[in-house]
Amino acid sequence: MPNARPIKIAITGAAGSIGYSLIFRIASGAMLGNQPIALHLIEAEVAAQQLKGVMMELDDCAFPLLSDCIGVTEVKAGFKDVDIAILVGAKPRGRGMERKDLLKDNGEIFREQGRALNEFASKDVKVLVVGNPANTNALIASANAPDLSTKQFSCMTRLDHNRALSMLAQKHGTTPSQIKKMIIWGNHSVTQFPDPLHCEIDNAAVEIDAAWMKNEFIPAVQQRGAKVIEARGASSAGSAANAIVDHIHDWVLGTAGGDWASMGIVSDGSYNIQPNIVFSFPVTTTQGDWTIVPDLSLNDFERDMMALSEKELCEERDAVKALLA
Ligand code: NAX
Repeated sequence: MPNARPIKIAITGAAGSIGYSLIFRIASGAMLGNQPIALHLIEAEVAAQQLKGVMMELDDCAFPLLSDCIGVTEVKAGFKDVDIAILVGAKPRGRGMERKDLLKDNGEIFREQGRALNEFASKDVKVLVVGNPANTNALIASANAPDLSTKQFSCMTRLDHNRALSMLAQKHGTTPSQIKKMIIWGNHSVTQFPDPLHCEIDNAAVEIDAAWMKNEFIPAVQQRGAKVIEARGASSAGSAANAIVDHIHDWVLGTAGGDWASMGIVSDGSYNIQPNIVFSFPVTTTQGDWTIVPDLSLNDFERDMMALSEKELCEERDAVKALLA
């Protein structure tokens, strides 16, 4: 039974590449099903004109579930009473720009957005950070929203999760829908650890070829974004939008059939990962709430891989210390 009140969804960077692949799918019902929604589209001043064009196209779709749509360049109106905030807009890494410069410039955007969400959004808002460096941007947003729970903030590793599912399916001559319990641990960066060791195909444990996993599968998932850029001349947009749809769908409507999702969330110390970094864990979700999958037995290889990504995230956190309060 759909909620009669439209669910309000804010999307930053709405006129960018991912935004353009995302908005029409959300408005069509792909994310929340037969549920009226209202869109709050937020853009930087420089893209305000493009946003007008996107909104014209949305009108031209006459989507039955889209009850309202506003386009703004400031977050006060953009985040007003929103139930879901999808933070895509960020500065791209420019030529000669170091990772630490990107961290700082984008960190400032997410500090402002965290503060604004705290002040203007629904007290139950669910926040997904997509703009890179996504994990640490999510940490910054959460740290600047003291009235919201850290559980309300997440970052996206679902694209990595879906990439890993497809690659494992191809290796085993099956389809991604037959596979459950994939995990992405850690950072949405090249240190991420795509872990197929708990996967099931048709509900049965999978025999993983260890050499293939170490030498082909893990590097291929880690490097997939760069390969897409190499081939397409632009970064992933359609698949990133699809992963956003999957992430929010599962968070709001629940993971089904005993499957897990991967979400970057503020660590609570589970699996001995340092608290106060945003680390991707396997989760199950029900009634809008996620729980880290407990009690997995991990081998030394898994622990070493997780530690590498944890170390990188601690360094990122330390580099933005000034933005965390
Ligand atoms: P684009 O450059 O095409 O679009 C970004 C849009 O954000 C632009 O229209 C820009 O005007 C807007 N923007 C910038 N600052 C803003 C602000 N403060 N408020 C509102 N809007 C703002 O980039 P796109 O390809 O859409 O990628 C967006 C972000 O997603 C990038 O940071 C990218 O690195 C990140 N990605 C994250 C992924 C993930 O899995 N977590 C995968 C895909 C993608 O690489």
